[in-house]
Amino acid sequence: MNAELKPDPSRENLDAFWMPFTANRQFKANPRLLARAEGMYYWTADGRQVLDGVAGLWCVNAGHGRREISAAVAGQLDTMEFAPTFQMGHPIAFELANRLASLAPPGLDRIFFTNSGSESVDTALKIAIAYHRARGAGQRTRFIGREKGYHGVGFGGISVGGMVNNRKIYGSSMLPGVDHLPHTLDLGHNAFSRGLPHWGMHLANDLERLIALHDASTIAAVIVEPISGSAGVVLPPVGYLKRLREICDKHDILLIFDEVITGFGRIGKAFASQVFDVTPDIMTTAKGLTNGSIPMGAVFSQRKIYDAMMQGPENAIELFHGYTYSAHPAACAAALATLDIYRNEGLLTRAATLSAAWEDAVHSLRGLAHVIDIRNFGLIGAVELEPRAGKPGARGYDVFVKCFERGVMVRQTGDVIAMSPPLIIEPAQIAHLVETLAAVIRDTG
Ligand code: PXG
Repeated sequence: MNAELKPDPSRENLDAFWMPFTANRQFKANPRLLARAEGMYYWTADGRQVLDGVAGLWCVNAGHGRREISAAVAGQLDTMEFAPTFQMGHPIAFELANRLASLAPPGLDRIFFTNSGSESVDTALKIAIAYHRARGAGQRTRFIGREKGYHGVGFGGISVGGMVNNRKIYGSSMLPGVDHLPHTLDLGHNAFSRGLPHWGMHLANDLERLIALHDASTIAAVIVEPISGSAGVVLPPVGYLKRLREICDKHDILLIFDEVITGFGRIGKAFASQVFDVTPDIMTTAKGLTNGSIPMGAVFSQRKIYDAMMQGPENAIELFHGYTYSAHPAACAAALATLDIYRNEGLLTRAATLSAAWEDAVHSLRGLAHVIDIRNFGLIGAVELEPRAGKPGARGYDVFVKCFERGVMVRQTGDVIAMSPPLIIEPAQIAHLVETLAAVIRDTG
């Protein structure tokens, strides 16, 4: 079956790779191997074409095989494959930071580079603590996250995140002093909402309760995803994010938006904060920044944060933090080429153009057996299936695998099927994606 792959991945050849977030034994017994990609499609190792319904893993926003990006990366590797950014610099790192600052929500024009979403989150948390300390509020060290939140896999990210598996396994090793807001997923009130749910804004008021409990003077920042992806797509109720912003302002608490999946056009503008008209103090990004081609993340901070840190002796390192590969030249080249594509093809706003048709398509699944909720916003869609009795996730997994066998790649989290296609998707491909999913749901008990 996998004859085109070299070396031939026989069962034992699959053993050495300890796969991330994967049921390794189940996968290796029945592997799904991707070998090539172009435009909206992957091809499997045995030559089958698969429509990419998830932009790889929410990152290939401009579609696959973009030669502009590979050429820019190849050119950069030939010119200078690496240059340090500790006490040294290279021009395209500054060029990229300036380009990003010009795309950013108002004031978020100081950019720190990382290699992933997880690193972006841990960087943002460290910036928040260091900022408060620099302004004489060193006792502000607590963070408020949210149930069901996903902020990557670093110890900071899993601490502010609200994934039960992380809390079960690593709970005693997490950052101290973190509390959580309630999540906003409520099928009783909001099932089958189109776009943002209208019920639930009041859940933001729980922040006042946590502030009363811990005292504002101990809290550094609140961190939330404007739209949660990994938890199975959880949308903010209308007015919810604005309310969080008001409460943070009132108590001098920083608001961090984790835009790792919502950034770079996923919901119709460059960033979710621009769509929702709520500006955070810090914004974390990764994924779509380089169209998934080279690992890179970026943390955007308000200028007031950067300025507050620029003190002490001139020779002092103001933020004691950084990665060998912060602003790696190949990643910078990839990001610049990606931003050119987004601009030249209008991709950062294309989700807004497609979202009404996308919403209709996704909601056409309503009424199929086992479908208990459908959620959508921008070019994000999720279908929640009723779990099989005593077997949570089994139905979702079966649907995911059957979709793949029928030539469509979706993403499964428990019994939620999530979709977040490349922003270049055409209406006929939306129809194919959703019709395949419908057929599979019909055929899955
Ligand atoms: N924050 C958010 C909001 C994310 O969605 C991360 C941080 C971590 O990024 P890295 O680059 O360290 O993985 C993420 C990652 C899914 C899925 O299908 C989502 C992510 C990763 C893998 C799968 O829901 N998001």
